[in-house]
Amino acid sequence: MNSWVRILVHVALLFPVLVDSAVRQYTFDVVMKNTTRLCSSKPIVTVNGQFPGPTLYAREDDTVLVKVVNHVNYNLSIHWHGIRQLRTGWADGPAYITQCPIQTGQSYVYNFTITGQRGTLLWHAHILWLRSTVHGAIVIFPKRGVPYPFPKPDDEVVVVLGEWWKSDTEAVINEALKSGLAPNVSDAHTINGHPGPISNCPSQGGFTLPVENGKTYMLRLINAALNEELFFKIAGHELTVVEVDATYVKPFKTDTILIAPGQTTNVLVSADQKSGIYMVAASPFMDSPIAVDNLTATATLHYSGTLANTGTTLTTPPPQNATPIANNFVNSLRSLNSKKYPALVPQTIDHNLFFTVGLGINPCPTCKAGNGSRAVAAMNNVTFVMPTTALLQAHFFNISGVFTTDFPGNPPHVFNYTGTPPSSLQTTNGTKVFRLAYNTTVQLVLQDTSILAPENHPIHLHGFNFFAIGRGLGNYNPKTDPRNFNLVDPVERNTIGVPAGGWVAIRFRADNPGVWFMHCHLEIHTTWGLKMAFLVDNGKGPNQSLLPPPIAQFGRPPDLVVAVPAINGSMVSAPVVITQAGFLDDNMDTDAETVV
Ligand SMILES: [Cu+2]
Repeated sequence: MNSWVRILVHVALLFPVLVDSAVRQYTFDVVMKNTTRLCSSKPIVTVNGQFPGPTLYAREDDTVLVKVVNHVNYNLSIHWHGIRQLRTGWADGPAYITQCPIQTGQSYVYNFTITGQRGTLLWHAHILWLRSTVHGAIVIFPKRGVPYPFPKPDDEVVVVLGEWWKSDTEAVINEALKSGLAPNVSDAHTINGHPGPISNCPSQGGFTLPVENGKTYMLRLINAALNEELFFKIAGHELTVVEVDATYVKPFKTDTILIAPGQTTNVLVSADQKSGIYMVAASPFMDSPIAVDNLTATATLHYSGTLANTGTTLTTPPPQNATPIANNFVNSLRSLNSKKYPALVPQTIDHNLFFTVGLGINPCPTCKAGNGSRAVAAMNNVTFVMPTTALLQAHFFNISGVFTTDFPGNPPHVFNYTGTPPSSLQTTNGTKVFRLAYNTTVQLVLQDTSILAPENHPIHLHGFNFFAIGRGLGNYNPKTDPRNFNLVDPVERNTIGVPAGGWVAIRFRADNPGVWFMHCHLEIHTTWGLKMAFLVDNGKGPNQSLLPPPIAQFGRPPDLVVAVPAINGSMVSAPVVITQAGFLDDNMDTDAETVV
């Protein structure tokens, strides 16, 4: 080797921090773990034996390789919720949409680059109800040297909200599907895995967040619950919202956060009260006559120097049906829309779509408890039927017979969506996708229906962020409602609550080729069929095509590769960093990581 080149190589090895992006390798071992909550124990599916699972740390522009090794008796896959997955749909994770699930004893390497995103997201299992315990945080730091667009907090804490069932969650949903009726609600909510003391198990502790007077903390809130939207508040402390779904928002103060399953919210909280212990509460939001788990999960904010016999300052959670508090929070969300972080709202639209979201009733001769019928859910009256070949594989390899491209762009029957339901509540079954040409723009109105009951549906779109440009109660009016659309600074996110008996309008640009799932993030509604997919064709230009599937898809060993194809087709020359899952050094400095 030329000696100058050799010296340059040595310099590069000595100063890996000078390279802006890294390749971060994680290993997720999916294992059973016996776990005790609510004074009762059961084996649960976990990643690396942890509940919640390990936090995945990365920086904007990093390439992430996660080797998921399945040691349990369920086939499973993992979804990196909110990661754009530009051209890397093979790493998105929903089972039978972008991949076949990983079988027992097998592994799969998720390989994706984080582009144009920074903030908090979550990862979770995307099959059956396994995400009840198989979930964790994704923390994306800004590029090295790029500050937050708000005062830097003194410390940061991941706060994962969840739900806990004493029974096995697969048994809960299987029982429900057999009967045709709704499943049992959870037995408790959790904050970082713990419900806090409750009346029939007062001895169990809750999560404690130690704080120091005068310091400011950023809480990275995640709702990983299966079926419930949650309020979150801290006694005596205001919260400043700065980011949702890994996009910055115009900061605003509130005492109560509303967060739906699949959503994330970063808030700043200042330890500006007198020393003591303050209650943190997560409680359900449900403004329809539908059963929910009404227990409040509690944790505590614990000031340093607090005397041992100090009582806890309590807070009262909002009423379960506090629609005004929910609306007030949702209506306060605006994109930051700064010069550095503009809101790129599509100003013209190529596709004007209108999807109803809601429930239905279909015949089920074996459903005895349901009197021969069962609850289902649908979009535009289509109850999605899961294929046995992944849609993305069928698309890429031109396998026919797996899906059809006739998902309706409008409801097949027009009725008073939020008024008296139609005489037939039956849906049609199908594996239908809606096809979009590359880079076309979409406006999609999601309209709740009152069939069975109006209900808030948190709809999640894979592969894209969208802008929430409008929202209202009752039926969407295409003549008058667009006048009130916000096309300047609407909030940008990946999961949006369609209000009970109302609608939301979203816009996005189809700039990511592949097959992208869209579904309700209430797991019971997804199970019942409230899901569909967009198929986005390749563009004609360079870097506008879906990349080929990983080698592992062809049955070769899925070993970690050190050099991975970059988006532009060249090889990544960034250092490979083995980051211990769940470990955080404040500044993600390389001295906290093993550079190989
Ligand atoms: Cu739903």
